[in-house]
Amino acid sequence: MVEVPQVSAEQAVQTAIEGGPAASAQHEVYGVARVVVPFDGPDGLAYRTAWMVRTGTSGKLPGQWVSFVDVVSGALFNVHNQVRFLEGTLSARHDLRGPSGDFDVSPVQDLEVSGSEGGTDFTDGTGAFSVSGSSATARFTDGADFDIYNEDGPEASFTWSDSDAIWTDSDATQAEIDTYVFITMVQNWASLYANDIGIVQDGMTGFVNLDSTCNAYYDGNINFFQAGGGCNNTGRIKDVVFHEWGHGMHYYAAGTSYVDGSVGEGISDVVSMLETNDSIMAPYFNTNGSGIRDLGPNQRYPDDVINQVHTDGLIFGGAVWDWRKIAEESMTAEEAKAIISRVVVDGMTTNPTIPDTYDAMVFGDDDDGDLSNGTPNICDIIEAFSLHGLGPASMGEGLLSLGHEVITNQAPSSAEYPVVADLASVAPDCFSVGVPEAKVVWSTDGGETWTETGLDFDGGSVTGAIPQVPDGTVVHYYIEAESDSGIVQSPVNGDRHPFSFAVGDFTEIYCNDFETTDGDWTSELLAGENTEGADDWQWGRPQGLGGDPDFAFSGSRVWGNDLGADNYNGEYQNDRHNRISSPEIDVSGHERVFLQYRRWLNVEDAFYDQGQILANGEVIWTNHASGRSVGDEHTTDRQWALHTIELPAGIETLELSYEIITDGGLSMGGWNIDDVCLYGADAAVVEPGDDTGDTGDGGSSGDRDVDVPDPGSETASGASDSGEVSGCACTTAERTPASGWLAVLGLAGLGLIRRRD
Ligand SMILES: [Ca+2]
Ligand SMILES: [Ca+2]
Ligand SMILES: [Ca+2]
Ligand SMILES: [Ca+2]
Ligand SMILES: [Zn+2]
Repeated sequence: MVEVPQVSAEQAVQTAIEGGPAASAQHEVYGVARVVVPFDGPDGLAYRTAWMVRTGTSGKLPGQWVSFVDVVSGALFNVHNQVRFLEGTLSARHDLRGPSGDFDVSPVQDLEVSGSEGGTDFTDGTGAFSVSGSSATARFTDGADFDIYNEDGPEASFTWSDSDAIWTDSDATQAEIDTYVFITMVQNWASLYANDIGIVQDGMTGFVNLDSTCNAYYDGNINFFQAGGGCNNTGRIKDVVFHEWGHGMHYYAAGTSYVDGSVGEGISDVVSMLETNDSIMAPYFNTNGSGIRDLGPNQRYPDDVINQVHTDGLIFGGAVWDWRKIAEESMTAEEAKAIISRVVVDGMTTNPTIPDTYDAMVFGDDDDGDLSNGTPNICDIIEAFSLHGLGPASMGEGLLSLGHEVITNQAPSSAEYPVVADLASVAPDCFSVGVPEAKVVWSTDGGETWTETGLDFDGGSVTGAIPQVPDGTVVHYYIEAESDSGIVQSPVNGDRHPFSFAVGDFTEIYCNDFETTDGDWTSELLAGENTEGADDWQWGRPQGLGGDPDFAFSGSRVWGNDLGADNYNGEYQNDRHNRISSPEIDVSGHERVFLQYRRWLNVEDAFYDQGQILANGEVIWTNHASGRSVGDEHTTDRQWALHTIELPAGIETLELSYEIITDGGLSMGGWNIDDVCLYGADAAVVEPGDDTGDTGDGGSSGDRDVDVPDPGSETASGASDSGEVSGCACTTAERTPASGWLAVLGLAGLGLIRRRD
């Protein structure tokens, strides 16, 4: 008999799909046919007529489906999948952290796997896959987010037929395996803490085994060099892969290609350190097992800036390392990692330079859009960054601040010269001042010898006095306070560029506050390419860039190098020599003449850059020099210092000049000068052999040997000096003194006031 179909072919297809095991998948219908199907009935072999529906699916429920629907009842009575499956996990054997000989096996995630019978699948986070066929193949060039290319041979390809396969260097270079596995590890970190940064969605392409050695770089892709030259293959080093990816994250976070290179190296090291929790960067970078950098030592801004991005990056990287160690004292390592990861990523969106990194971290840490009420981890951040010269505690090495209004010139009749400074915690809500010891350290010989005088602390201020010194003396001094909360000086690095004042009766010869006019001072470029801003002497208001102040000392105008307005950045240029000079000033009729002015100078260690003062073209002062090629003892004024220099004797008409001579690297804010004055004085009247000088009661204590025969006479000072004062008789004005103010004052005879020891 022939049964009359009660169910249409279209209805049968619908029933086959909806009633089958892959109902949720998209089916491609290959065909429908009416067939007679034999089956075992109660009375022996029987037949029923059915629609045979053939469909195909892919994706998560792949199959080649054959379904049978009874033509009369419409029932789906048999479904089978003609495709065989290979299901399992794909893992890889990779270097644990570098080519140390220690290996680990980790999932190969987010990689496309092709089945031998067509169709593909991407491995998940555990490496799990399912494809059709009896074997499967994968290539590192087929990642969902990452593709890794071998630049030294064919791309890796791995075919396997076991459910759970482990990819080894039999089917790839180890660098391809390692780079792929490590980059997916950093992506897993990023998906937790940097998911808003586009790099997480965009993925990245890597090239390994490049034909060079001992380096790796990011150029939009990540690139790793072969082994050789004493270095291992950089594609096999986890820290390096994390680091290079970190460069990409930095660019994405900042949203610009104009990022600070030092911060870039720092944040890249931090991305690696957050994974390894180790201050050493890239162990086994070198074949002897050593790494390339250490975040442990306290590199400080700005003294340790050497204009090499990897080294300079340690200032920020080291601060984050210290933050992690401090945070781990009050929380678990995982909690610390989570907080710091989130904050450093968010902080990078402000695209900071090194000195801005503290602000960037506070911005990243803020949880309520209000920085004025603090941020959850600000105390830890302040403490950690203070170790690196960053943040509010950057005045000293610790958590103290010292605010001091400088001592101005003193009358000869004054019995002592009061010293007052405000000593405070930079973060009173976090740290107390502790029990400080404070002192003023002062010199009457231009800084060759120093005397310490204790100061009292009354809970907010340190107070005391420098005892009386002879009339005609220039006193250099700085203040220092120390407690368990740290050590701080005013000015910072006080003995490099101390404050100074003079004692005596003075006649004002010349003073200019540069308010109503520029004083007819004129500038010129003496050496270096004459580009815009090469001669960067500007008259106006400094803008607070490059270490400059953002206010004049008097009124609203100063003279300075690159004041930072418009398209200027506040910093002097490299490889330049420029100078500003006063008009001729009559300074005749005085036995001694002193220059005194307000200085806000930021200049690299004079081993490299010189900020100089000249009298009639002869150098009378140069910024501090370390005398060593490390060159990290910069002059870094943080306030308007009073600077006092006695001019060489015998000048009647003075052309006063300030100049800057720079090398090819590391630029800073340069000169800012205001209230430039010249004072005349008669020679101090000092009784020869009187060890208290002409100072009366309360004057010089007996620890100094005052011997000033005739300060105005070079012959006399040279003769009596007997070579005791370095830079005195043996120094000519033509020679640039290593420590300018010291030598200059020696030349003028003031260096003869000596401590016996
Ligand atoms: Ca807040
Ligand atoms: Ca002024
Ligand atoms: Ca320089
Ligand atoms: Ca400047
Ligand atoms: Zn780098």
